[in-house]
Amino acid sequence: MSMERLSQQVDAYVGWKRELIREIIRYRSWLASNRLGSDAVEARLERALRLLRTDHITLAFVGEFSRGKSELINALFFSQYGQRMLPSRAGRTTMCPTELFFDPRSERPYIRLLPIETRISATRVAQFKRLPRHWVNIPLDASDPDNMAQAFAQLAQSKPVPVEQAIALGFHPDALEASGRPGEVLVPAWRHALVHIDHPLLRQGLRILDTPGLNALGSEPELTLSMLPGAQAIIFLLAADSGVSASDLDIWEQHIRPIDDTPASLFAVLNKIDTLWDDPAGEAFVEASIRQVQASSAGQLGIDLRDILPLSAKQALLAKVRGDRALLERSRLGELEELLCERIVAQKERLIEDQVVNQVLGLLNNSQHVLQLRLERAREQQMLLGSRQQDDGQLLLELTARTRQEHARHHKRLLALKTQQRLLRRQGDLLRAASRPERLEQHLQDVRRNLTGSWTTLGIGQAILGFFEAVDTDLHHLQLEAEMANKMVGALYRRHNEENPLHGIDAPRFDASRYLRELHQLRVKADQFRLHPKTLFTEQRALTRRFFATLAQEVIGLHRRLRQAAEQWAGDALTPLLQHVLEHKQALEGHMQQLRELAQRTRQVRQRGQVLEHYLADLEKQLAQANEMLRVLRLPPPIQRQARVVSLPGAMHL
Ligand SMILES: Nc1nc2c(ncn2[C@@H]2O[C@H](COP(=O)(O)OP(=O)(O)O)[C@@H](O)[C@H]2O)c(=O)[nH]1
Ligand SMILES: [Mg+2]
Repeated sequence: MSMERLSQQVDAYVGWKRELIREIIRYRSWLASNRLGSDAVEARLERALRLLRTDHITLAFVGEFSRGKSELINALFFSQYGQRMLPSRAGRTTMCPTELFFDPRSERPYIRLLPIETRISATRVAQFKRLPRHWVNIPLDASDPDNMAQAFAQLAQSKPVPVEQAIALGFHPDALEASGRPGEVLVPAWRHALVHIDHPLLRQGLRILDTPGLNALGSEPELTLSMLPGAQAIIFLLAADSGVSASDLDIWEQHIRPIDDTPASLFAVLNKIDTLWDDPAGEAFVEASIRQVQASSAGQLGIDLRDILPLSAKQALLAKVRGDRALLERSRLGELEELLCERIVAQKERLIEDQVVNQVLGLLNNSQHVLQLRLERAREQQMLLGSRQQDDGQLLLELTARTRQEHARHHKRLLALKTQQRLLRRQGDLLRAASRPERLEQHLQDVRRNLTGSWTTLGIGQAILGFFEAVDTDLHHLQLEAEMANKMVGALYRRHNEENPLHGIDAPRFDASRYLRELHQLRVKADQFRLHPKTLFTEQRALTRRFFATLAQEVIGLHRRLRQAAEQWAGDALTPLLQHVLEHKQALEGHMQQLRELAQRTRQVRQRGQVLEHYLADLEKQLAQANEMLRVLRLPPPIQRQARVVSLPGAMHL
């Protein structure tokens, strides 16, 4: 027994992606053989392929320590080893953020550990990931679970250091555990762990992030500022025997709730329901108490009752190891597995549909239409040949003249579009200017200068506020430029759609508001950090510095993505229109060539008919291929396919 359903779903999802990749590659060579390709189309297909190939799903487990996060991961992913892998015993639990994934570059499984001392440097974990020499590497032997479990015990390792050093490492004095020797305290030995193991789900691109409790969340800004917001789903762990405690609520308010604008799915698990089992008052009473904790927790967190899943990770692991179906049922792990499938995979599917499938479908529809036109013309020609054999010389002349006229029209249109594209490029330059990295660098320098000058609460607060306001003003300015550009593009598409009512194309819009929202969220987090009573201790300078270094990196990253998106948009906005016109023009050229050949090659009607027939057959074959590609691309993604079986067909799929 394993996570069969999630596994099936992920398999189906990966299979679907593979299918999409195959069709896109097929389409690419089809375009080439029909001489319909162009650089712009090629670039878009390349981007779609890259997106499909690098797509990951990250699932983060968050909550106060000892809620059973590691045990839940064990139950979900490690039961096949017959024992727990991630350390999960009272007092001996994972102390550092741990990422589990499949690393295709390494044959042997491994655990890589980043020493806690690396926190002193300004280098972030994300950067250390590219510097293997800083990590302690422990190779794993998958055939020896005992040995593996022993290696995993490292994740729970702590070590004694002088109090001052612990504080310099970003730990809060109140939260430090005495080592037994005066002046010394225990801190986690590792800052971060990377675990590469071969598990079917991880192989498919699933990544798991296990986090320790509040202490680590508070002392590693990267977790809250970048790792958690980057996850597709966050599972918040509570324990049924304690409900929502003050520190649970603290984590929720500080680290999780502010992420709610990202597309991440967020739900809570009420773990350890087995502590409520076997009550002398009977089964109904047990059920009622579980429901009661569930309801009060939902109320406290302000989330839907259905988004809290009661279960027992420990009993689920036990049940899976023993093959005890009844116990597994009672542990209610299956409900979480279902939810994971539906929410996470479905959400990824929607993303791929939006960013890949619809784009490629648009291109393909266009190409198909062009070929259709070629076919119609060839048929028309054939008909004329058949009916009026006498004066086909005259006919050919007529046809050629007509085609030439149309070609000239498309040529003009193409020239006009190219001029418009140049104009748009100028608008794109304005967009680029509004998001120049130098501007951001200036703001960063200002905030750094202000920060070093003032270490009072007020001074820090003002420096940070000023920084966010400056960046915010820049982005608003950029939004205005984007609106101008959108208007321009919109007008061009409107004109095209009026001229080609049967082949309307939606104008691609550039939307900067997403980035403004992201910036706003970072600001909320900065406010929380800055206003939190514990963080502005003078001893906490190291942490404060690290927090703002991380924050700055996030803003820089956001800025870079925004810049790339603006550039990409400005370069691409007219591509569908250009493709439409260019393909028509190319088609007409091909057609004229045919007509010329027809006139030259032979004066004999019969032979001419054969040449045409051959051409027609080829066109039909090419069209059939396009139809097949369209059919495959239009297939709904696996989860929607399943949903369709039960629910009535709602909105038509494209
Ligand atoms: N009774 C009970 N104990 C559990 C359950 N899940 C975890 N625990 C215990 O809770 C403690 C903390 O678990 P752990 O996974 O290390 O928590 P983490 O700090 O959130 O990762 C350990 O002693 C586990 O055995 C459960 O479902 N029921
Ligand atoms: Mg843990």
